[in-house]
Amino acid sequence: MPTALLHGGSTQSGLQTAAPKFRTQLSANSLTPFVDPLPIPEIARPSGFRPSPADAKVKLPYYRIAMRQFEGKVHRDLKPTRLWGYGGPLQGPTSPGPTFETRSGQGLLVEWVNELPDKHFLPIDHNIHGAEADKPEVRAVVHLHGGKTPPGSDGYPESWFVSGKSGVCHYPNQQDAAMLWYHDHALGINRLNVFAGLLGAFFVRDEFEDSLELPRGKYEVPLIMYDRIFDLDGQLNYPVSPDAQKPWVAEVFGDALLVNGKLFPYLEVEPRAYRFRVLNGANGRFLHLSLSDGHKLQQIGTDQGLLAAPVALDRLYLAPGERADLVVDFSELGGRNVALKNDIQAVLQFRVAKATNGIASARPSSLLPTSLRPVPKIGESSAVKTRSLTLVEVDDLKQRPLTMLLNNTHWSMPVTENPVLDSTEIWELVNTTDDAHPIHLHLVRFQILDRRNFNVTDYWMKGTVRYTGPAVAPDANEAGWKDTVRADPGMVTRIIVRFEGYAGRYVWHCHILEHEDNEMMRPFDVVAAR
Ligand SMILES: [Cu+2]
Repeated sequence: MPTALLHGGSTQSGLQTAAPKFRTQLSANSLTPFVDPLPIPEIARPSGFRPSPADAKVKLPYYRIAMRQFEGKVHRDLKPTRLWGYGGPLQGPTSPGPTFETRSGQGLLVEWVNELPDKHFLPIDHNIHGAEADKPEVRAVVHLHGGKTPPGSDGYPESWFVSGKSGVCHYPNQQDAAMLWYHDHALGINRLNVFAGLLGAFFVRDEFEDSLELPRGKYEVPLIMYDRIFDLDGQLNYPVSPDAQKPWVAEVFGDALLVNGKLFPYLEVEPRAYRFRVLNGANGRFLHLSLSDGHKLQQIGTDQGLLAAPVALDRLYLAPGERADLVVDFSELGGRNVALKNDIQAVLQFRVAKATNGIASARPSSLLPTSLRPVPKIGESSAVKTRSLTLVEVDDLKQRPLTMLLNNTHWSMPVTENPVLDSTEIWELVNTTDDAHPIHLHLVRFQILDRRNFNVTDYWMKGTVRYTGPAVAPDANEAGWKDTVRADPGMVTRIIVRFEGYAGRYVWHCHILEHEDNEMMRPFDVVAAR
Protein backbone atom coordinates (compact mmCIF):
# COMPACT_ATOMS: atom_id res chain seq x y z
CA MET A 1 0.00 0.00 0.00
CA PRO A 2 0.97 3.65 -0.23
CA THR A 3 4.17 5.11 1.02
CA ALA A 4 4.71 8.09 3.21
CA LEU A 5 4.21 11.50 1.76
CA LEU A 6 6.83 13.90 0.47
CA HIS A 7 8.95 14.41 3.52
CA GLY A 8 11.03 17.38 4.44
CA GLY A 9 14.60 16.90 5.42
CA SER A 10 17.22 19.28 6.61
CA THR A 11 16.64 21.67 3.72
CA GLN A 12 13.82 23.73 5.14
CA SER A 13 15.64 27.01 4.79
CA GLY A 14 18.58 28.55 3.07
CA LEU A 15 17.37 27.91 -0.46
CA GLN A 16 17.89 30.58 -3.07
CA THR A 17 14.93 32.76 -3.97
CA ALA A 18 14.15 32.35 -7.65
CA ALA A 19 13.87 35.40 -9.87
CA PRO A 20 10.26 36.01 -10.95
CA LYS A 21 10.53 34.70 -14.45
CA PHE A 22 9.03 31.80 -16.32
CA ARG A 23 11.61 29.14 -17.05
CA THR A 24 11.60 26.43 -19.70
CA GLN A 25 8.70 24.15 -18.97
CA LEU A 26 9.06 20.45 -18.33
CA SER A 27 6.73 18.37 -20.46
CA ALA A 28 5.04 16.21 -17.83
CA ASN A 29 4.02 13.67 -20.45
CA SER A 30 7.70 12.92 -21.09
CA LEU A 31 7.92 11.29 -17.64
CA THR A 32 7.45 7.55 -17.21
CA PRO A 33 4.02 7.10 -15.69
CA PHE A 34 3.03 4.84 -12.79
CA VAL A 35 6.45 4.35 -11.21
CA ASP A 36 5.62 5.85 -7.80
CA PRO A 37 3.03 4.50 -5.36
CA LEU A 38 0.20 6.86 -4.46
CA PRO A 39 1.12 8.57 -1.19
CA ILE A 40 -1.54 8.78 1.49
CA PRO A 41 -1.18 11.81 3.76
CA GLU A 42 -0.58 10.90 7.39
CA ILE A 43 -3.34 11.54 9.90
CA ALA A 44 -2.67 14.66 11.97
CA ARG A 45 -1.90 13.85 15.60
CA PRO A 46 -2.88 16.11 18.51
CA SER A 47 -0.19 16.98 21.00
CA GLY A 48 -2.51 17.37 23.99
CA PHE A 49 -5.73 18.94 25.18
CA ARG A 50 -6.62 22.56 25.85
CA PRO A 51 -9.75 24.32 27.14
CA SER A 52 -12.44 25.12 24.59
CA PRO A 53 -12.85 28.85 23.89
CA ALA A 54 -16.61 28.22 24.07
CA ASP A 55 -16.54 26.46 27.47
CA ALA A 56 -13.33 26.26 29.52
CA LYS A 57 -14.59 23.14 31.32
CA VAL A 58 -14.45 21.25 28.03
CA LYS A 59 -11.02 20.11 26.88
CA LEU A 60 -10.44 19.87 23.15
CA PRO A 61 -7.70 18.08 21.21
CA TYR A 62 -4.94 20.56 20.45
CA TYR A 63 -2.83 20.31 17.31
CA ARG A 64 0.25 22.32 16.51
CA ILE A 65 0.79 22.42 12.76
CA ALA A 66 3.70 24.33 11.25
CA MET A 67 4.12 25.60 7.70
CA ARG A 68 7.62 24.96 6.46
CA GLN A 69 9.67 24.90 3.29
CA PHE A 70 11.06 21.52 2.32
CA GLU A 71 12.11 19.47 -0.65
CA GLY A 72 9.98 16.58 -1.86
CA LYS A 73 10.06 14.13 -4.73
CA VAL A 74 7.00 14.48 -6.95
CA HIS A 75 8.23 11.80 -9.38
CA ARG A 76 10.95 9.13 -9.34
CA ASP A 77 12.84 10.74 -12.22
CA LEU A 78 12.64 14.38 -11.10
CA LYS A 79 15.00 16.15 -8.74
CA PRO A 80 13.47 17.10 -5.40
CA THR A 81 11.06 20.02 -5.67
CA ARG A 82 11.06 22.96 -3.30
CA LEU A 83 7.62 23.00 -1.67
CA TRP A 84 5.75 24.56 1.21
CA GLY A 85 3.83 22.17 3.40
CA TYR A 86 2.27 21.56 6.77
CA GLY A 87 3.52 19.26 9.48
CA GLY A 88 3.07 18.38 13.14
CA PRO A 89 5.83 18.34 15.78
CA LEU A 90 6.83 14.79 14.80
CA GLN A 91 5.47 14.78 11.24
CA GLY A 92 6.35 16.21 7.87
CA PRO A 93 6.13 18.81 6.57
CA THR A 94 4.29 17.33 3.64
CA SER A 95 2.26 18.61 0.71
CA PRO A 96 -0.63 17.90 0.88
CA GLY A 97 -0.40 18.36 4.64
CA PRO A 98 -1.57 15.85 7.25
CA THR A 99 -5.22 14.82 7.10
CA PHE A 100 -7.47 15.77 9.99
CA GLU A 101 -9.91 13.13 11.18
CA THR A 102 -12.68 14.23 13.50
CA ARG A 103 -16.33 13.63 14.28
CA SER A 104 -19.33 15.90 14.03
CA GLY A 105 -19.60 17.97 17.20
CA GLN A 106 -16.08 17.07 18.29
CA GLY A 107 -14.37 20.44 18.35
CA LEU A 108 -10.64 20.82 18.02
CA LEU A 109 -7.99 23.50 18.25
CA VAL A 110 -5.19 24.02 15.77
CA GLU A 111 -2.28 26.34 16.34
CA TRP A 112 -1.09 27.16 12.83
CA VAL A 113 2.54 28.22 12.99
CA ASN A 114 4.31 30.12 10.23
CA GLU A 115 7.87 28.78 9.99
CA LEU A 116 8.28 29.66 6.33
CA PRO A 117 11.30 31.61 5.00
CA ASP A 118 11.02 35.41 4.86
CA LYS A 119 11.26 35.48 1.06
CA HIS A 120 8.66 34.07 -1.30
CA PHE A 121 9.94 31.87 -4.11
CA LEU A 122 7.01 32.56 -6.43
CA PRO A 123 6.36 35.86 -8.26
CA ILE A 124 4.41 38.34 -6.13
CA ASP A 125 2.54 41.09 -7.99
CA HIS A 126 2.75 44.17 -5.82
CA ASN A 127 -0.03 45.89 -7.79
CA ILE A 128 -2.53 43.49 -6.27
CA HIS A 129 -4.55 44.61 -3.30
CA GLY A 130 -3.07 43.42 -0.05
CA ALA A 131 0.25 42.47 -1.67
CA GLU A 132 1.76 45.95 -1.95
CA ALA A 133 5.52 46.35 -1.73
CA ASP A 134 5.26 47.58 1.85
CA LYS A 135 3.70 44.28 2.97
CA PRO A 136 5.84 41.38 4.16
CA GLU A 137 6.49 38.99 1.28
CA VAL A 138 5.62 35.86 3.18
CA ARG A 139 2.31 35.96 4.97
CA ALA A 140 -0.02 33.08 5.75
CA VAL A 141 -3.42 32.36 7.26
CA VAL A 142 -5.35 29.09 7.12
CA HIS A 143 -9.00 28.70 6.12
CA LEU A 144 -10.92 25.48 6.71
CA HIS A 145 -12.96 25.26 3.50
CA GLY A 146 -16.47 24.00 4.22
CA GLY A 147 -16.10 24.44 7.96
CA LYS A 148 -18.91 25.96 10.01
CA THR A 149 -16.39 27.98 11.92
CA PRO A 150 -16.62 31.06 14.21
CA PRO A 151 -15.46 34.21 12.40
CA GLY A 152 -12.29 34.63 14.46
CA SER A 153 -11.11 31.17 13.40
CA ASP A 154 -12.20 31.25 9.76
CA GLY A 155 -8.93 32.53 8.37
CA TYR A 156 -9.96 36.02 7.30
CA PRO A 157 -7.64 36.99 4.42
CA GLU A 158 -6.37 40.08 6.24
CA SER A 159 -5.62 38.08 9.41
CA TRP A 160 -2.33 36.80 8.03
CA PHE A 161 0.76 36.41 10.14
CA VAL A 162 4.45 36.34 9.27
CA SER A 163 7.18 33.81 9.91
CA GLY A 164 7.77 33.27 13.62
CA LYS A 165 4.12 33.97 14.45
CA SER A 166 1.14 31.69 14.88
CA GLY A 167 -2.63 31.77 15.23
CA VAL A 168 -4.93 29.38 17.10
CA CYS A 169 -8.17 28.36 15.39
CA HIS A 170 -11.18 26.71 17.02
CA TYR A 171 -13.11 24.33 14.78
CA PRO A 172 -16.35 23.23 16.52
CA ASN A 173 -17.25 20.88 13.61
CA GLN A 174 -20.96 21.09 14.35
CA GLN A 175 -21.93 19.88 10.91
CA ASP A 176 -22.66 16.73 8.94
CA ALA A 177 -20.00 14.26 7.87
CA ALA A 178 -18.11 15.65 4.86
CA MET A 179 -14.70 16.10 3.29
CA LEU A 180 -13.51 19.59 4.11
CA TRP A 181 -10.08 20.90 3.25
CA TYR A 182 -7.72 23.46 4.66
CA HIS A 183 -5.58 25.81 2.64
CA ASP A 184 -3.89 29.15 2.75
CA HIS A 185 -6.01 32.28 2.33
CA ALA A 186 -3.58 35.22 2.69
CA LEU A 187 -4.75 38.35 0.89
CA GLY A 188 -3.15 38.97 -2.50
CA ILE A 189 -0.79 35.96 -2.48
CA ASN A 190 -3.18 33.10 -1.81
CA ARG A 191 -2.64 31.69 -5.33
CA LEU A 192 1.10 31.52 -4.72
CA ASN A 193 0.91 30.02 -1.24
CA VAL A 194 -1.44 27.26 -2.39
CA PHE A 195 0.60 26.64 -5.55
CA ALA A 196 3.65 26.26 -3.28
CA GLY A 197 1.81 23.43 -1.50
CA LEU A 198 -0.22 24.82 1.41
CA LEU A 199 -3.32 22.61 1.40
CA GLY A 200 -4.63 19.45 3.07
CA ALA A 201 -7.72 17.35 3.78
CA PHE A 202 -10.04 17.43 6.82
CA PHE A 203 -12.69 14.77 7.38
CA VAL A 204 -15.75 15.11 9.58
CA ARG A 205 -17.47 11.80 10.39
CA ASP A 206 -20.81 11.06 12.00
CA GLU A 207 -23.07 8.18 13.03
CA PHE A 208 -25.31 8.50 10.00
CA GLU A 209 -22.38 7.94 7.69
CA ASP A 210 -21.16 5.04 9.87
CA SER A 211 -24.55 3.34 9.55
CA LEU A 212 -24.20 3.09 5.77
CA GLU A 213 -21.19 0.76 6.07
CA LEU A 214 -19.32 2.36 3.22
CA PRO A 215 -15.78 1.20 2.43
CA ARG A 216 -13.49 2.45 5.18
CA GLY A 217 -9.98 2.13 6.55
CA LYS A 218 -7.57 1.24 3.77
CA TYR A 219 -10.53 0.97 1.38
CA GLU A 220 -11.24 4.70 1.72
CA VAL A 221 -8.64 6.82 -0.04
CA PRO A 222 -8.34 10.61 -0.38
CA LEU A 223 -7.45 11.81 -3.87
CA ILE A 224 -6.24 15.40 -3.62
CA MET A 225 -5.73 16.62 -7.16
CA TYR A 226 -4.16 19.75 -8.60
CA ASP A 227 -2.15 20.72 -11.64
CA ARG A 228 1.26 22.33 -11.58
CA ILE A 229 3.90 23.49 -14.02
CA PHE A 230 7.49 22.37 -13.47
CA ASP A 231 10.74 23.53 -15.01
CA LEU A 232 13.44 21.20 -16.30
CA ASP A 233 14.98 21.06 -12.82
CA GLY A 234 11.74 19.78 -11.34
CA GLN A 235 10.97 23.11 -9.68
CA LEU A 236 7.57 24.80 -9.56
CA ASN A 237 7.29 27.19 -12.46
CA TYR A 238 4.51 29.68 -11.78
CA PRO A 239 3.77 31.65 -14.96
CA VAL A 240 4.10 35.42 -15.25
CA SER A 241 2.69 37.95 -17.69
CA PRO A 242 4.93 39.60 -20.31
CA ASP A 243 4.86 42.82 -18.23
CA ALA A 244 7.59 42.48 -15.57
CA GLN A 245 5.91 45.20 -13.52
CA LYS A 246 2.61 43.33 -13.47
CA PRO A 247 3.37 39.60 -13.30
CA TRP A 248 -0.21 38.51 -12.41
CA VAL A 249 -1.80 36.11 -14.89
CA ALA A 250 -5.53 35.47 -15.05
CA GLU A 251 -5.33 31.67 -15.09
CA VAL A 252 -2.77 28.94 -14.53
CA PHE A 253 -3.10 25.59 -16.25
CA GLY A 254 -0.33 23.05 -15.79
CA ASP A 255 0.25 19.84 -17.72
CA ALA A 256 1.41 18.05 -14.56
CA LEU A 257 -1.60 16.78 -12.63
CA LEU A 258 -0.56 15.57 -9.19
CA VAL A 259 -2.52 13.16 -7.02
CA ASN A 260 -1.69 13.44 -3.31
CA GLY A 261 1.48 15.23 -4.32
CA LYS A 262 2.79 12.67 -6.84
CA LEU A 263 2.86 12.74 -10.61
CA PHE A 264 1.19 9.75 -12.29
CA PRO A 265 1.25 7.42 -9.24
CA TYR A 266 -0.23 3.95 -9.01
CA LEU A 267 -2.38 2.35 -6.32
CA GLU A 268 -2.60 -1.38 -5.70
CA VAL A 269 -6.21 -2.28 -4.96
CA GLU A 270 -8.15 -5.42 -4.17
CA PRO A 271 -11.00 -6.58 -6.42
CA ARG A 272 -13.71 -4.93 -4.32
CA ALA A 273 -15.39 -1.56 -3.76
CA TYR A 274 -13.33 1.45 -2.71
CA ARG A 275 -14.41 4.86 -1.57
CA PHE A 276 -12.43 7.76 -3.04
CA ARG A 277 -12.68 11.23 -1.55
CA VAL A 278 -11.76 13.54 -4.40
CA LEU A 279 -10.78 17.18 -3.98
CA ASN A 280 -10.09 19.54 -6.83
CA GLY A 281 -7.38 21.61 -5.16
CA ALA A 282 -6.19 23.22 -8.39
CA ASN A 283 -5.70 26.97 -8.71
CA GLY A 284 -7.79 27.12 -11.88
CA ARG A 285 -8.19 23.79 -13.64
CA PHE A 286 -11.60 22.15 -13.91
CA LEU A 287 -11.30 18.36 -13.78
CA HIS A 288 -13.12 15.89 -16.04
CA LEU A 289 -12.49 12.51 -14.44
CA SER A 290 -13.33 9.08 -15.81
CA LEU A 291 -12.10 5.49 -15.75
CA SER A 292 -10.11 4.23 -18.72
CA ASP A 293 -12.16 1.05 -19.14
CA GLY A 294 -15.47 2.87 -19.32
CA HIS A 295 -16.64 1.69 -15.89
CA LYS A 296 -18.95 4.18 -14.23
CA LEU A 297 -18.11 6.22 -11.17
CA GLN A 298 -20.72 6.11 -8.44
CA GLN A 299 -20.91 9.51 -6.75
CA ILE A 300 -22.35 9.30 -3.24
CA GLY A 301 -21.51 12.71 -1.84
CA THR A 302 -20.68 16.28 -2.69
CA ASP A 303 -18.94 19.23 -0.97
CA GLN A 304 -20.95 19.10 2.24
CA GLY A 305 -21.71 15.42 2.61
CA LEU A 306 -23.77 12.55 1.33
CA LEU A 307 -26.21 12.83 -1.55
CA ALA A 308 -29.78 11.58 -1.17
CA ALA A 309 -28.95 8.72 -3.55
CA PRO A 310 -25.92 7.50 -5.53
CA VAL A 311 -25.44 8.99 -9.00
CA ALA A 312 -23.76 6.92 -11.72
CA LEU A 313 -21.41 8.99 -13.85
CA ASP A 314 -19.42 8.30 -16.99
CA ARG A 315 -17.45 11.43 -16.23
CA LEU A 316 -17.12 13.65 -13.19
CA TYR A 317 -16.88 17.39 -13.73
CA LEU A 318 -15.25 19.03 -10.72
CA ALA A 319 -14.44 22.74 -10.39
CA PRO A 320 -11.64 24.11 -8.20
CA GLY A 321 -12.70 23.88 -4.55
CA GLU A 322 -15.36 21.22 -5.14
CA ARG A 323 -15.23 17.70 -3.65
CA ALA A 324 -16.77 14.44 -4.80
CA ASP A 325 -17.29 11.30 -2.73
CA LEU A 326 -16.97 8.34 -5.11
CA VAL A 327 -17.35 4.60 -4.91
CA VAL A 328 -15.53 2.51 -7.51
CA ASP A 329 -16.14 -1.22 -7.71
CA PHE A 330 -13.08 -3.17 -8.86
CA SER A 331 -14.63 -6.57 -8.15
CA GLU A 332 -14.96 -7.46 -11.83
CA LEU A 333 -11.55 -6.09 -12.74
CA GLY A 334 -9.29 -8.57 -10.94
CA GLY A 335 -5.83 -8.85 -12.51
CA ARG A 336 -6.25 -5.74 -14.64
CA ASN A 337 -4.88 -2.21 -14.64
CA VAL A 338 -7.35 0.65 -14.90
CA ALA A 339 -6.48 4.33 -15.07
CA LEU A 340 -8.23 7.33 -13.66
CA LYS A 341 -8.14 9.87 -16.44
CA ASN A 342 -8.49 13.63 -16.51
CA ASP A 343 -9.73 14.29 -20.04
CA ILE A 344 -7.41 12.05 -22.08
CA GLN A 345 -4.50 12.08 -19.62
CA ALA A 346 -4.14 9.02 -17.36
CA VAL A 347 -3.24 10.50 -13.97
CA LEU A 348 -3.53 7.54 -11.57
CA GLN A 349 -3.25 3.82 -12.24
CA PHE A 350 -5.20 1.26 -10.25
CA ARG A 351 -3.52 -2.18 -10.21
CA VAL A 352 -6.29 -4.57 -9.35
CA ALA A 353 -5.14 -7.77 -7.64
CA LYS A 354 -6.42 -11.08 -8.98
CA ALA A 355 -9.45 -12.35 -7.17
CA THR A 356 -8.39 -15.17 -4.87
CA ASN A 357 -9.96 -16.96 -1.99
CA GLY A 358 -7.63 -15.06 0.31
CA ILE A 359 -9.26 -11.73 -0.49
CA ALA A 360 -12.64 -11.16 1.04
CA SER A 361 -15.17 -10.04 -1.52
CA ALA A 362 -16.77 -6.98 -0.01
CA ARG A 363 -20.14 -5.60 -0.94
CA PRO A 364 -19.90 -4.48 -4.55
CA SER A 365 -21.11 -1.02 -5.42
CA SER A 366 -24.10 -2.54 -7.18
CA LEU A 367 -25.25 -3.17 -3.62
CA LEU A 368 -24.71 0.42 -2.50
CA PRO A 369 -27.68 1.65 -0.50
CA THR A 370 -30.22 3.05 -2.95
CA SER A 371 -30.86 5.93 -0.60
CA LEU A 372 -28.07 7.61 1.33
CA ARG A 373 -28.86 10.71 3.39
CA PRO A 374 -32.04 12.74 2.92
CA VAL A 375 -31.38 16.25 1.59
CA PRO A 376 -34.50 18.23 2.51
CA LYS A 377 -35.12 20.91 -0.10
CA ILE A 378 -35.05 24.50 1.13
CA GLY A 379 -38.26 26.07 -0.16
CA GLU A 380 -37.82 29.24 -2.20
CA SER A 381 -40.66 30.80 -0.24
CA SER A 382 -38.53 30.66 2.90
CA ALA A 383 -36.08 33.20 1.44
CA VAL A 384 -36.44 36.66 2.97
CA LYS A 385 -34.19 38.32 0.42
CA THR A 386 -32.93 37.80 -3.13
CA ARG A 387 -29.62 39.35 -4.10
CA SER A 388 -28.55 39.77 -7.71
CA LEU A 389 -24.75 39.65 -7.80
CA THR A 390 -22.71 40.07 -10.96
CA LEU A 391 -19.47 38.35 -11.93
CA VAL A 392 -17.47 40.77 -14.05
CA GLU A 393 -14.15 40.70 -15.88
CA VAL A 394 -12.51 44.07 -16.50
CA ASP A 395 -10.21 44.06 -19.55
CA ASP A 396 -7.66 46.51 -20.89
CA LEU A 397 -7.86 47.96 -24.39
CA LYS A 398 -6.26 44.83 -25.82
CA GLN A 399 -8.92 42.69 -24.13
CA ARG A 400 -6.46 41.31 -21.63
CA PRO A 401 -7.99 40.84 -18.20
CA LEU A 402 -7.01 43.46 -15.62
CA THR A 403 -9.16 42.36 -12.74
CA MET A 404 -12.24 40.34 -11.81
CA LEU A 405 -15.04 41.75 -9.71
CA LEU A 406 -18.05 40.59 -7.75
CA ASN A 407 -20.93 43.00 -8.20
CA ASN A 408 -18.54 45.66 -9.53
CA THR A 409 -17.09 46.17 -6.07
CA HIS A 410 -13.53 45.88 -4.87
CA TRP A 411 -12.36 44.03 -1.77
CA SER A 412 -11.77 47.20 0.20
CA MET A 413 -15.19 48.78 -0.42
CA PRO A 414 -17.85 48.74 2.32
CA VAL A 415 -19.70 45.48 2.93
CA THR A 416 -22.83 45.15 0.80
CA GLU A 417 -23.95 41.58 1.64
CA ASN A 418 -25.23 41.44 5.20
CA PRO A 419 -27.62 38.51 5.71
CA VAL A 420 -29.34 38.09 9.07
CA LEU A 421 -28.29 35.10 11.16
CA ASP A 422 -30.72 32.18 10.76
CA SER A 423 -32.40 33.75 7.74
CA THR A 424 -32.56 32.30 4.22
CA GLU A 425 -31.57 34.18 1.08
CA ILE A 426 -31.41 33.48 -2.64
CA TRP A 427 -28.23 34.62 -4.35
CA GLU A 428 -28.42 35.05 -8.12
CA LEU A 429 -24.92 34.89 -9.60
CA VAL A 430 -25.13 36.81 -12.86
CA ASN A 431 -22.08 35.70 -14.83
CA THR A 432 -21.35 38.30 -17.50
CA THR A 433 -17.95 36.79 -18.35
CA ASP A 434 -16.85 34.14 -20.85
CA ASP A 435 -15.60 31.80 -18.12
CA ALA A 436 -17.10 29.54 -15.49
CA HIS A 437 -16.30 30.71 -11.96
CA PRO A 438 -16.61 28.38 -8.95
CA ILE A 439 -18.16 30.59 -6.28
CA HIS A 440 -17.53 29.66 -2.64
CA LEU A 441 -19.26 31.07 0.42
CA HIS A 442 -17.55 30.64 3.75
CA LEU A 443 -19.47 29.42 6.86
CA VAL A 444 -22.55 28.09 5.08
CA ARG A 445 -23.84 25.18 3.06
CA PHE A 446 -26.38 25.81 0.33
CA GLN A 447 -28.44 24.22 -2.43
CA ILE A 448 -28.37 25.04 -6.12
CA LEU A 449 -31.78 26.07 -7.45
CA ASP A 450 -31.07 26.38 -11.17
CA ARG A 451 -29.02 27.94 -13.95
CA ARG A 452 -30.47 29.95 -16.81
CA ASN A 453 -29.06 31.62 -19.92
CA PHE A 454 -29.51 35.37 -20.23
CA ASN A 455 -28.58 38.03 -22.80
CA VAL A 456 -25.32 39.54 -21.58
CA THR A 457 -25.27 42.45 -24.07
CA ASP A 458 -28.77 43.44 -23.01
CA TYR A 459 -27.66 43.28 -19.44
CA TRP A 460 -24.84 45.75 -20.04
CA MET A 461 -27.07 48.11 -22.05
CA LYS A 462 -30.13 48.10 -19.81
CA GLY A 463 -29.02 46.64 -16.52
CA THR A 464 -31.78 44.07 -16.51
CA VAL A 465 -31.65 40.31 -16.93
CA ARG A 466 -33.48 39.04 -20.02
CA TYR A 467 -33.56 35.27 -19.98
CA THR A 468 -33.04 33.51 -23.30
CA GLY A 469 -33.74 29.94 -22.24
CA PRO A 470 -35.46 27.83 -19.63
CA ALA A 471 -34.16 27.36 -16.10
CA VAL A 472 -31.98 24.26 -15.92
CA ALA A 473 -32.00 22.17 -12.77
CA PRO A 474 -28.63 21.31 -11.21
CA ASP A 475 -27.01 18.06 -12.30
CA ALA A 476 -28.03 15.04 -10.23
CA ASN A 477 -24.61 14.99 -8.57
CA GLU A 478 -24.98 18.66 -7.59
CA ALA A 479 -28.36 18.15 -5.92
CA GLY A 480 -26.91 17.87 -2.44
CA TRP A 481 -25.39 20.25 0.07
CA LYS A 482 -22.78 22.46 -1.56
CA ASP A 483 -20.35 25.16 -0.49
CA THR A 484 -18.91 25.89 -3.94
CA VAL A 485 -20.97 26.27 -7.10
CA ARG A 486 -20.00 26.52 -10.72
CA ALA A 487 -21.39 29.77 -12.13
CA ASP A 488 -21.39 29.07 -15.83
CA PRO A 489 -20.71 31.81 -18.42
CA GLY A 490 -23.69 33.77 -19.70
CA MET A 491 -25.94 32.21 -17.09
CA VAL A 492 -27.63 33.24 -13.90
CA THR A 493 -26.90 30.59 -11.28
CA ARG A 494 -29.29 30.69 -8.33
CA ILE A 495 -28.44 29.27 -4.93
CA ILE A 496 -30.50 29.22 -1.75
CA VAL A 497 -28.60 29.70 1.49
CA ARG A 498 -29.53 29.56 5.14
CA PHE A 499 -27.04 31.67 7.10
CA GLU A 500 -26.59 29.48 10.16
CA GLY A 501 -23.89 29.17 12.75
CA TYR A 502 -22.30 32.43 13.75
CA ALA A 503 -22.69 36.15 13.30
CA GLY A 504 -19.65 37.98 12.07
CA ARG A 505 -17.49 38.71 9.06
CA TYR A 506 -16.80 36.09 6.41
CA VAL A 507 -15.90 36.13 2.73
CA TRP A 508 -17.30 34.84 -0.52
CA HIS A 509 -15.17 34.52 -3.60
CA CYS A 510 -14.29 32.82 -6.84
CA HIS A 511 -12.20 29.71 -6.22
CA ILE A 512 -10.04 30.28 -9.26
CA LEU A 513 -7.25 31.54 -7.05
CA GLU A 514 -5.86 33.98 -9.63
CA HIS A 515 -9.30 35.61 -9.75
CA GLU A 516 -9.75 35.57 -6.00
CA ASP A 517 -6.40 37.29 -5.47
CA ASN A 518 -7.23 39.97 -8.02
CA GLU A 519 -10.45 41.32 -6.47
CA MET A 520 -12.90 38.48 -7.07
CA MET A 521 -13.53 38.21 -3.35
CA ARG A 522 -15.77 40.19 -1.06
CA PRO A 523 -16.42 40.29 2.66
CA PHE A 524 -19.93 39.63 3.94
CA ASP A 525 -21.40 40.16 7.39
CA VAL A 526 -23.78 37.75 9.06
CA VAL A 527 -25.77 40.05 11.30
CA ALA A 528 -27.35 38.89 14.56
CA ALA A 529 -31.13 39.29 14.47
CA ARG A 530 -32.36 42.19 16.57
CU1 LIG B 1 -13.33 33.36 -11.23
